[in-house]
Amino acid sequence: NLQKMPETATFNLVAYLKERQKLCDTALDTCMPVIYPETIYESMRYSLLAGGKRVRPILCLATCEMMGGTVEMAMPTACAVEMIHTMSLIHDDLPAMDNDDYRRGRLTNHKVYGDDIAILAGDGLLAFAFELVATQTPENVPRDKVLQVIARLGRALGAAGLVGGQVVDLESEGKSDISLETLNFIHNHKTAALLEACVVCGGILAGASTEDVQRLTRYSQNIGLAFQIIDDILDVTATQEQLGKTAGKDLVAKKVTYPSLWGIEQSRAKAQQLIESACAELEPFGNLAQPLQAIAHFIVNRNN
Ligand code: GRG
Repeated sequence: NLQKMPETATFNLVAYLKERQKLCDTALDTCMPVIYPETIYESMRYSLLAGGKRVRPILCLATCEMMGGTVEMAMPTACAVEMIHTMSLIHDDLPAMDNDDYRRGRLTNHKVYGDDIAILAGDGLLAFAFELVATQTPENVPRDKVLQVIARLGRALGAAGLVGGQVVDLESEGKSDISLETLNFIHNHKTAALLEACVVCGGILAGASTEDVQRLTRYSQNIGLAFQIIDDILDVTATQEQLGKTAGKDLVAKKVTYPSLWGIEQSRAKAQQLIESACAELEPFGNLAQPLQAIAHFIVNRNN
């Protein structure tokens, strides 16, 4: 009884995102019940069910459907990417990394459960993500596709992806002279790699051709970079709101970001341009591409 993807010209993104967010929240909630030892499950659930936007799982489901697959085929992978994303946030917030007290509007995992349990909650989420894809992907998806998805996810989050991006980010800390090349490396690995895996894995599960996978790759790389540029802009504008405009400007100068290199207006134009290129890649899919095109526009127009 899942709503079929709309094929008409009118597409209500807000209703679509709300419906998909609910679907993902329910799947995440039911796939990980609290059992003994309760502390670790409670800690994992605390961060997993903390109300993120669910951009990554929704991208995975939407791509699978666009390529002719079903929501059921992609749901274990969709849950897995949200678990991987959540574990990266838990570890990123630790005192040894960014040392943040708040995330998604509430105390960070280690502030509630302690550093030891927070590290283990991240590890537990990461391991469970792979178990879920391997054991819960329905039988109508060929096993070699499941294997390809597992390989892509591993690559996206290891030293060739998230972890590598985080390392260069840590090494760049406090430096005000990092190059555009380094900045691009950080974001291509920290943010774009996982977004790309979400989209491409959704396509692979539905049996997308090599050519279609290449299109999906270009779409996701463009939205990945746009996502990060907007993230940087939102950081600047939030800081300006907090501290008043002049203090905000001082802060922009201290850390190398896209707005600090290009200014806010040019950064926004660049993000807009990337979204146009992303959407153009999906033209061959006609109306079926509406959700992915709308999500791309949502990424540049969002305010959190
Ligand atoms: C993956 C093994 C492993 C370790 C983690 C800590 C680390 C290595 C990587 C850090 C990755 C990181 C924090 C990337 C930032 C990604 C980003 C843009 C987060 C914001 O995502 P949103 O806006 O957040 O989708 P919500 O809360 O809506 O989900």
